[in-house]
Amino acid sequence: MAVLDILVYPDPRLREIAEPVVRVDDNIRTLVDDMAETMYQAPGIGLAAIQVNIPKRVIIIDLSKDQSELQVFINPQIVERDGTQEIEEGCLSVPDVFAPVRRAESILVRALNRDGDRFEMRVEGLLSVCIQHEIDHLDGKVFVDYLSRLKRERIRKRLQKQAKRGVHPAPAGDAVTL
Ligand code: GNR
Ligand code: NI
Repeated sequence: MAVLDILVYPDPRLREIAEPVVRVDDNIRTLVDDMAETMYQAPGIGLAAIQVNIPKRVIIIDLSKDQSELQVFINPQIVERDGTQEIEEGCLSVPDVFAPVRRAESILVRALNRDGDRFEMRVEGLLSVCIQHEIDHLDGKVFVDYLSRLKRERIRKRLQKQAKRGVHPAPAGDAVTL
């Protein structure tokens, strides 16, 4: 197991389109384990492989309080979407920024599990938001893309300045006003 480095916006590698997983093998399962360790220590409730510079279509989510409910989605696809909801989102690749994003309320997602078996799940609420946020990462999108250009530019400048100063994403730092 290993904690991996998380890419920080505006790193261009976050814009890559991740490739489908061809075979769910032990390499993929090791990646999932390393991603879980990385997500838990961050801490975050979701992580896409592209965020740790592995451009493959693998995402993980754990909404439990005690890190006991890891959910793995390989090659995830949203096959139905319904309604809208708006919640404050954050992203491990955009440290200390939180902003509301409008997304589908309920989705039907199809994916492979860590054994390579296909499953479908209808989800709503935070889990639905999280899956949409993570699938966006696989398509090279980051939640700040939904904000105004002015806000996005402020965020980009601040994070670039921090990167130059060698500031690493503070663990659970204070939210910053956009
Ligand atoms: O930890 C995370 N929290 C979160 C909160 C609201 C909506 C989405 C998320 S996902 C985020 C972790 C992350 O960056 N995943 O890509
Ligand atoms: Ni994210």
